[in-house]
Amino acid sequence: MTDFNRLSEAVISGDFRQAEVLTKQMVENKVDPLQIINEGLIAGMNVVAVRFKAGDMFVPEVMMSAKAMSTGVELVKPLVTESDITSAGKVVIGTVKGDMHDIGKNLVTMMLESVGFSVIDLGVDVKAETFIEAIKEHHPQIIGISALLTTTMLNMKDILDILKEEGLRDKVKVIIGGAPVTQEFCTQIGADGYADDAAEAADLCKRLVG
Ligand code: B12
Repeated sequence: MTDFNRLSEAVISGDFRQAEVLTKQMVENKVDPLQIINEGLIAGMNVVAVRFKAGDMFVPEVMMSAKAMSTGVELVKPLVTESDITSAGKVVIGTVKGDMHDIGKNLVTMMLESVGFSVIDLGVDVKAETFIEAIKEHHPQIIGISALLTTTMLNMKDILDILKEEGLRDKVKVIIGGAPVTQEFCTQIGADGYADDAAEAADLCKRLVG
């Protein structure tokens, strides 16, 4: 079993102490931080996703897996965001109203910071009005909205509508993502971009501000 497999197993079994020990070891051994995330932590979470869907894992167990994943990500984060590049732009990000999922959003935040964006993270269950207030306060070039539920992804449209009402739609680019979100949905609601994963999200933001 490779170290990546062991780390994945720690995430799958929700053993956050083991995830911490293994991640620390890999960091000390100078393993590429992005590989730790992708081949260890996310690989584990992908298995969790399949088992949850199949009814082989339940919410409390998935929460333990999420905790193990976050424990690892927190340890690796400083290494990925260490770059002292001047700000590439400002992004306000949040998970849409009604939705508590934040693992993907946090990864996108981390990746954006690592390529030099300053990111204001509004957290989860973010109301459209809160996005509007944040735009007025921080003047970002981009807002990023995450949704993991087919029900809550519909709330993304509300944010676009309110942006129009407030006369802010042409002041800010809107990007969306999360497992149920597609390019088709993005086009349908009139958002400016969609990305499938955190690395693509960073490329997308660079394109939008470039
Ligand atoms: C972990 C998890 C949970 C955890 C969340 C912990 C946390 N802190 O986030 C807990 C246990 C709390 C949870 C709760 C629930 N969950 Co849940 N959960 C998951 C699970 C297994 C994994 C999600 C995840 O973190 N994936 C890993 C990350 C890395 O991937 P990601 O989020 O997709 O993000 C990537 C991309 O999408 C993209 N991205 C993400 N956001 C953004 C934003 C932008 C701007 C961009 C550009 C890109 C981008 O980049 C990310 C990184 O690569 C999914 C299964 C799945 N297939 O997604 C179900 C899933 C999303 N959950 C589901 C459900 C039903 C629920 C509950 C309703 C369960 C319940 N009965 O209580 C509640 C809802 C609570 C709420 N109101 O939000 C369903 C949704 C079904 C549907 N059709 O809507 C899923 C699909 C499982 C299933 N198949 O049934 N869940």
